[in-house]
Amino acid sequence: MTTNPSPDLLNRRESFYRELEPHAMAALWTRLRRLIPTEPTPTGLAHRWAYATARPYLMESATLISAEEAERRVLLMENPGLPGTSRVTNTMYAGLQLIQPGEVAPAHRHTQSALRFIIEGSGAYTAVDGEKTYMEPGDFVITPAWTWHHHGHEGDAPMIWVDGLDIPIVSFFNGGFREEFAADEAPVTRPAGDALARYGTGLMPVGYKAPTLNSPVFNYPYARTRDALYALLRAGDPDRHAGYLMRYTNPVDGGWAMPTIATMIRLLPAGFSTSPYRSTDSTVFICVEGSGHVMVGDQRLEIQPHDIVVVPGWARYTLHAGDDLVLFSYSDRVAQEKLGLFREQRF
Ligand code: 1HN
Repeated sequence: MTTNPSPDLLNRRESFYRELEPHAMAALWTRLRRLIPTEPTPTGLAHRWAYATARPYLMESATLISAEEAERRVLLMENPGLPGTSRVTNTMYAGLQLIQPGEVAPAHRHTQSALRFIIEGSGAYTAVDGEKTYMEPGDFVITPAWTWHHHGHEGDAPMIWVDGLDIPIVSFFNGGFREEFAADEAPVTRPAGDALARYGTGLMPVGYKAPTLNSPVFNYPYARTRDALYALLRAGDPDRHAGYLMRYTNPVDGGWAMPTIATMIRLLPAGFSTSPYRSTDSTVFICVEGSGHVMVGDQRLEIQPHDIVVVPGWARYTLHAGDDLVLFSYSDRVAQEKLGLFREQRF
């Protein structure tokens, strides 16, 4: 039963609330509905960063600072709905990193997990936990939390990739640690390709015990991924809401490749449009090849190769392929699943 409070009662309530403030207390009933919304209302906006716009700025940045001096020469994507936060979504970070031939991005480690999704160039490597991997466009590379890592470039043209990190998640838990290595380069103790050979061919060393929650495979080469997507295309129809959608897995347990960031890749054949879908994980899409557009509600975002697009959680969206469209995506879905929070809806 709601009664109509008298003006006198309303005044007494207001002064009561003010009295609580200096005691670091507040009345829940003034905040309950905002605290516990009926459904998610993410503060991030749908947005597209055109690679054609971003790339010239990234190249200009190389005339202003070296990779060594910057530590990481990155232009970060900041969601226009989250100004000043360095966040691309409420829980994820995204940036475009440039390394020039001969440069080294010095070794460090941190408790934030990172992924690299390679955009252009050849001949650069990242060394992670004692193993170098040479990166090619479309490769998905993992830098697990607290592993020493540095990058170098033995090729002859600019090398650019997207960094995806779980920085806001780690910061929510106040779990951030960072350390610089004593030298620019951390020791490399295994040959390039070692992890892929040991763990990434459907085989596993007998008695292998995973030392971390990450996949021991830390480079998923695009050549293999692309072959798999096109094999699916030849074999049957795409999923109505997702296209030919695959997730990157940890071969140790079949789970997601990383403990906090869910990574997926999909092919949408030329002319294909998905039916409306939404999920609670705000998602970052990177266009690998092809073109098309995303509709988020009635907002249309064009997609060209290497563009980055974010779709806020619980917003209804559809994907549309012009030519064959390959989209990589990452989100906090794996963390939400572990916490029992993940929901999705197909229309
Ligand atoms: C980092 O370590 C890298 O290793 C890239 O390339 C971007 C953004 C924030 C914090 C650490 C890298 C990063 C980062």
